[in-house]
Amino acid sequence: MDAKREDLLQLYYYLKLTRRLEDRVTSLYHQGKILGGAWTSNGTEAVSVGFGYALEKNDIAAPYFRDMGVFLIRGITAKRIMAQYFGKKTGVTGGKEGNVHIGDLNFGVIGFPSHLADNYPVGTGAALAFKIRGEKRIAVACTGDGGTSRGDFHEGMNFAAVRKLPIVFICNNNQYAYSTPLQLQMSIKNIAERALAYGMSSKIVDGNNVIEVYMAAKEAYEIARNGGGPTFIECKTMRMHGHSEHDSAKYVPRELLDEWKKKDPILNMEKYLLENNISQKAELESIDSRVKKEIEEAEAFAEQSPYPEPEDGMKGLYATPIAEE
Ligand SMILES: Cc1ncc(C[n+]2csc(CCOP(=O)(O)OP(=O)(O)O)c2C)c(N)n1
Repeated sequence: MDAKREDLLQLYYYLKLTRRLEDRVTSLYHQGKILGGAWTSNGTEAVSVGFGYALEKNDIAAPYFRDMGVFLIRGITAKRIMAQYFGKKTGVTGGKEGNVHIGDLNFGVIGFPSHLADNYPVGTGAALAFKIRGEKRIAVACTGDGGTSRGDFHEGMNFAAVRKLPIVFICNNNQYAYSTPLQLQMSIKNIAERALAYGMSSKIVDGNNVIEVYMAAKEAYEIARNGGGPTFIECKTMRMHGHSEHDSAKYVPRELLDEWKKKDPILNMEKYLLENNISQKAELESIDSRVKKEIEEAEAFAEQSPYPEPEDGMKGLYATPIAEE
């Protein structure tokens, strides 16, 4: 299975869009312009872009807070996301929530529950519904390495494996859960070994290689879609910023960051596209210019948008049923 040139360029575009959007959010956070904190996926963008891009239109994603690529790919625009950070009425939650606990079922994205790994059983529930209804749709859920040490992880994985549900579980193994390094939260070498305990297939991929993540996700989605049950995909990567922008991450050894910096997912992809003659510098630059413009427009939109009215706080608290197609 090979990725088409058009798909490779789209993967590159989304990597850039994710990076530039979150970099801008980081600057705005330090200028005190956005409300709340700023959690970014810096250095790990290939994970969310890879598994997000492999989805089909009717599939469902249960992303976590480092999955900006998924939000963008599914159609939650940079404008709405930027307005979310500004706490504006035009943001994804209409100004109710600070930052990344977002989702929009109109785009097949389940709102992220704050409790880590809870989106595993939530995604599993969606997959159960697809199976009961006989629909050829799949769900994908993602969590960090720390999330896999929680009981909710166990419940979601076990139930999905027992019922052979159409779901794929992604783990963004970025080496740290806040300040806790991997070796202090588990005594196994690869998180993928956890899947074995549930009788579930697993795969380990280079989480800084977007094509590898995309291909592995696509293959696992097809297995799930065709009744083959769930797969767990461990994406090995590195969180290059602090847990959030308030955290200087002094506890991460400098040498570790230097080592991973050389494996940056965007540089990786640029190198691949150029060395294999899939694209040229001018084309990549024009994609980047398009991304820069999109981010500038998103920021202007967010700044100009109104704040919500106090009474808006009482609206949208309960789910509104979505019309059956
Ligand atoms: C059940 C629960 N405990 C604690 C938190 C607070 N918290 C938010 S993110 C985080 C670290 C998560 O680490 P990991 O799962 O490895 O994801 P990463 O942040 O590294 O992407 C913690 C402790 C939470 N959201 N939910």
